[in-house]
Amino acid sequence: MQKSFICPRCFKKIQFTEVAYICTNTNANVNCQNAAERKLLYASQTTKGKCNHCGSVLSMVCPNCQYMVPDSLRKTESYPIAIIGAKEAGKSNYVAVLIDQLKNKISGSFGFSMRAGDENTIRRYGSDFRDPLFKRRVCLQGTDAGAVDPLIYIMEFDKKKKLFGKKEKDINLTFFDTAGENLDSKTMMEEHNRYLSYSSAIMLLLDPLQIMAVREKLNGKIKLPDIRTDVEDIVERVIHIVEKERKKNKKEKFDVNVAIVFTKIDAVDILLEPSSCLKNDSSHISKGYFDKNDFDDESAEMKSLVSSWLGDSLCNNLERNFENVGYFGVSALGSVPEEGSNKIAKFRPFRVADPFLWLLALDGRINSQ
Ligand SMILES: Nc1nc2c(ncn2[C@@H]2O[C@H](COP(=O)(O)OP(=O)(O)O)[C@@H](O)[C@H]2O)c(=O)[nH]1
Ligand SMILES: [Mg+2]
Ligand SMILES: [Zn+2]
Ligand SMILES: [Zn+2]
Repeated sequence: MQKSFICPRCFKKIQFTEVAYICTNTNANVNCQNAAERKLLYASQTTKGKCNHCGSVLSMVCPNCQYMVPDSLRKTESYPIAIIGAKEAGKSNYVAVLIDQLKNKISGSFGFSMRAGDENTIRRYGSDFRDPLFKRRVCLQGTDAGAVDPLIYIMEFDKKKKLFGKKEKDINLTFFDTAGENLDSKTMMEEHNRYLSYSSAIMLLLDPLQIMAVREKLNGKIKLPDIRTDVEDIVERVIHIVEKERKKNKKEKFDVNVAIVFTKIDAVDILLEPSSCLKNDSSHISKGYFDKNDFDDESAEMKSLVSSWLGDSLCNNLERNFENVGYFGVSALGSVPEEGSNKIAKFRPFRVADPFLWLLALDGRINSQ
């Protein structure tokens, strides 16, 4: 049992002794006043977690923002992952495919199971992610302005299989697919600094199609998205926020691992060498462990592409500030969606889970060789 949790909506640290409760019994025959008013009840006002008006079992809510706290947060250790990026960087499509792969492909070969931590997650994943992308094969559209509740999953490791790493505890994964604008202005980002400060790991999604050198090379060959926030500015802002919220270790670095994830790699395919490892999927899933050689190749290749597009300063800046930085090139869709209809003609995601598996491996949660 956990003693406290970070609220997945307002990012405040809450002790379980201070949570509030609400009655959700909306049965008209009972006509519970507590439920009708969504009255906040505190532990002292309830008996054995039951409503003092109608007697039904109460639901835990965050005393600060009234987010309905899933029971899973009390039972298992949390592992919040900040998936951040500018608007249109590809976050929503990425999260949708990552969750699908974790549930359907990776869990089997890595010996864990994954299930939704609350009703909200089941509903929202189904309607906003799975149905459009996997049933109708249309690319997800930016509908995420404003606050969205996180998707919460419980990863249960199979204790009998010796495939996992040193830590065998089940974990609560919390994915925040935040409003796209967050990284486009400094003020918006600062509202989210608590979220970055509490995250166990950071995945920073960057769109290579926002890099000038890439745009020049691809001009006239594919349809380029509108110019958004500069990739280097985004990295600067992330470092700036982490600086405010976290202390450096003895080596003068922040002890949060950062995966730098370049999305939409399918769109820059013609800029890759024919032998590039970024043209194919990684071997982690087929091997059932995190393959360090595969990672080294991918990270080195992505880093050298970044250097050729932007010079060395971006990687230097990251590596000066963070102990562990990994570079990844992924594609959630595998091809550029058709203009207008947004249909995905050739749906072939690749390397989507690599950054996530790298973070778990670094943390000793899955085996690596
Ligand atoms: N070629 C290609 N385009 C993508 C991919 N993922 C996203 N996109 C494009 O980028 C746009 C923004 O993606 P989205 O996931 O909504 O970005 P978000 O604003 O960061 O959530 C989409 O409408 C697609 O046109 C991908 O894997 N490949
Ligand atoms: Mg989005
Ligand atoms: Zn809250
Ligand atoms: Zn009641």
